[in-house]
Amino acid sequence: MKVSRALTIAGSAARGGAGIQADIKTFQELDVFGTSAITAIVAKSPHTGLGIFPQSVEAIEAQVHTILEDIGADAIKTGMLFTHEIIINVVRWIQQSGVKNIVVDPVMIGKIGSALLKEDAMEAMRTQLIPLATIITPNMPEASYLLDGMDLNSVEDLKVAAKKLHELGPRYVLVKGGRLEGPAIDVLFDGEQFYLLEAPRFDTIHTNGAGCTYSAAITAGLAKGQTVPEAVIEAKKFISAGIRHSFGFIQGVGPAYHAAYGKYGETGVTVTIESSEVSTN
Ligand code: PXL
Repeated sequence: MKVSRALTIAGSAARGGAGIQADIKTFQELDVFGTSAITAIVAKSPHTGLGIFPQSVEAIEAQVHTILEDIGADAIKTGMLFTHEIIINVVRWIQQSGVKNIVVDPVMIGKIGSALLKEDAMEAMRTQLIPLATIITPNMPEASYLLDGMDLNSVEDLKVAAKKLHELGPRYVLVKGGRLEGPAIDVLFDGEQFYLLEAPRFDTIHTNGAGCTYSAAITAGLAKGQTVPEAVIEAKKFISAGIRHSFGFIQGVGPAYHAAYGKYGETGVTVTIESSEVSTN
């Protein structure tokens, strides 16, 4: 039996909805064997106030090395990398691995406001890691940070941002419009065409880990051999169902429900393709 494999290099989110926990749950739901190299242990919550505990480069390297030697990977996803030093090493390991499907989720700030990337790490993310990516998946604040504070207020702005981010060198850019009003519209750009992915907006605060889950679902699709647009469209269905059926536990922002797509099916995602000539300038 052949099972596809995905490696996530990311933080452990103790609350279970984001980070590697979200990634592994998502890989499992999509029938991909998940492995993880933990960059930092995140216990942070507004209620407990507890912290972030970065792991040494040596500890992260040991995990990546064992995974690649013993299991291998059909796709690699990066999430919370936290420091400049971790980023430059991750770049090296990705290059040495020869793995072709690389999903970079440029995690910077958690939904509850935790700083998940140090300021001096931004440049290495922009100039060293992002150029290696098959796809990057910034949300609006992350796209704005990567573009020196560009204001993003509309789908047209997301398209301009996607085009500018594409110039950093990734093959595809997905800018997620979760913070706009109206339907949940994301813009995928391949250098020539825009794919506008639209799902209904569900009225919930419980979206912890939605970004991690979305990019993990993309990673799972790529690991299974889907094209990037195929993987992104299925991932949008996966996260949209997850947000529709999300819930809270005792305190704070609850998770997207990772089992929702498998359990209840999709919620209706539409895709519109536009040439980049028509839509910008
Ligand atoms: O959702 C962003 C995120 C990524 N990675 C880790 C996190 C969070 C948010 O809580 O804890 C480890």
